[in-house]
Amino acid sequence: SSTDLPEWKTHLISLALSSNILTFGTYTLKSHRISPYFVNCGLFSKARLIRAIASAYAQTLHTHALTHPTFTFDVLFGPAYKGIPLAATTAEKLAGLDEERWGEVGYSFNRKEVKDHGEGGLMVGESMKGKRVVVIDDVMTAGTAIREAISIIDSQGGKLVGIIVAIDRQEKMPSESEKRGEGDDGSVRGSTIGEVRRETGVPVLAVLTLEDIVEGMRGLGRGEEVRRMEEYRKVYGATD
Ligand code: OMP
Repeated sequence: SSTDLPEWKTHLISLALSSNILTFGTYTLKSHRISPYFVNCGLFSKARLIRAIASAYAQTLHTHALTHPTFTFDVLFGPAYKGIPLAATTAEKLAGLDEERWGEVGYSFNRKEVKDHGEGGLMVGESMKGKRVVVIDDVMTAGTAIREAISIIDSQGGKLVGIIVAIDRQEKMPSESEKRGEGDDGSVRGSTIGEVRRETGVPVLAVLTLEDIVEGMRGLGRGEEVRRMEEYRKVYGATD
């Protein structure tokens, strides 16, 4: 093949393209950046698609655990709403990979509206209190969503030990002027993933990075999309 990407990554990118999970156009991101591509993980909404992404998350966690023997966790936390099916289906896939190792892993998610009757509370599923917790989320751009998830874990008395996302867009942290919606000030800043790693001291894993997507699209002969992603990467891209 014309790319060095592992076969499973090429396959996942093709699947994302054919199901419109990965699309090209002009998109305004949460960070106010204008992007030529967008990944909508809410569209892993067919049996074969959720199976594919859950398997990829589980395999990425399992491989990291094999190469880092101290990496263990008790609870997968999937922030509402999009993290909810991801946590549940990935937990199921982990048990399928190695039931002995992962069979007791729990999953949990928060409510967006706090319930004041019945069992009440903010959380559903396995308790995080005193537990080793991994956050599972969809896409990381500026890290806002991940920071919210981390503060929920703190408030529940959990111990954050890792973060996994489907897509690391490999962007730099937004500047103060971007946060005010006034555009980039051109300052040199580190990557979101690097900053989150430094702040938390835990591994931040990604099933796919922007680099993988660019490589995959190149392998598929999609030159125009590759060119637009490279342009975007010149402005907002960062590595560690
Ligand atoms: P940050 O919170 O800036 O890291 O952006 C991540 C969130 O933005 C995700 O949880 C999504 O809600 C959304 N998003 C996507 O879903 N796909 C993308 O390709 C880009 C974004 C985004 O707005 O940056």
